[in-house]
Amino acid sequence: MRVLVTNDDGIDSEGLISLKRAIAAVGDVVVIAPDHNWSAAGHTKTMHKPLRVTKVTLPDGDHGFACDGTPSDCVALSMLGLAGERPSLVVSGINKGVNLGGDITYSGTVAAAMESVVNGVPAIAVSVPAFREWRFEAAAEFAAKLSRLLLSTGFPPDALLNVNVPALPADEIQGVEITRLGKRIYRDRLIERQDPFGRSYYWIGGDEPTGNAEEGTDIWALANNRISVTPIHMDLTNHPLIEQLKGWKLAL
Ligand SMILES: [Mn+2]
Repeated sequence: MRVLVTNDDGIDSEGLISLKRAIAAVGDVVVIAPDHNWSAAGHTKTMHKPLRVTKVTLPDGDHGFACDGTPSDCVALSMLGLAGERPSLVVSGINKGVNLGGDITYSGTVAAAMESVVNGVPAIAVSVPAFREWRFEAAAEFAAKLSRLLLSTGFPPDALLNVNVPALPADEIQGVEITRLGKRIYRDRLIERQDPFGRSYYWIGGDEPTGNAEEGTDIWALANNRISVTPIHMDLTNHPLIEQLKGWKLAL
């Protein structure tokens, strides 16, 4: 079985290499990843410039492909036959920083998994919390276990699993929770500066987001040192509102 390993932190990220090493025990791995960091790039498609792909040597001596497009471009290229056979599974990560609640709409890590689902191929997105010292071992091991399960048990082609793993040694992780998306609280702040020509420019700055750690959510699982697995589908329809809107009897 062919498995595409990609990420949004870029081909040089240690998280990608840890993931690739672990997934190599599951199937025939191909690595196609962006040539630089695209964190928070969301689900994008490059349409107005060509995409360049370079064969590169990874730190473990194997070959991979670096692409100057987005994470979702990397997945699209793979689905369209770049680097041979179409993958049966896409695993994206291991991202440096959690992807919880509404983060998934910003996340390039999750967007890569979404692009896979758009192509009818199941996917896993894997992230670990930002920490002074990055820890990928437990996340890589769990991603490999989950990949093996997905490939052997069959999985809906329209679903992805968003996985967040605490930055702890495996024996300190307090289990695995199947969760729903929680509510992130963003604390963005507008930062205005002046360029050398006296014109204003802006940063969207501020503190790290917090979140509502309601039981059963991904935020709650991580707050309790547990691995969070959230099943995600691409249907963003607000189903309860359909009936309410019908009641409005809208007409032109
Ligand atoms: Mn990232």
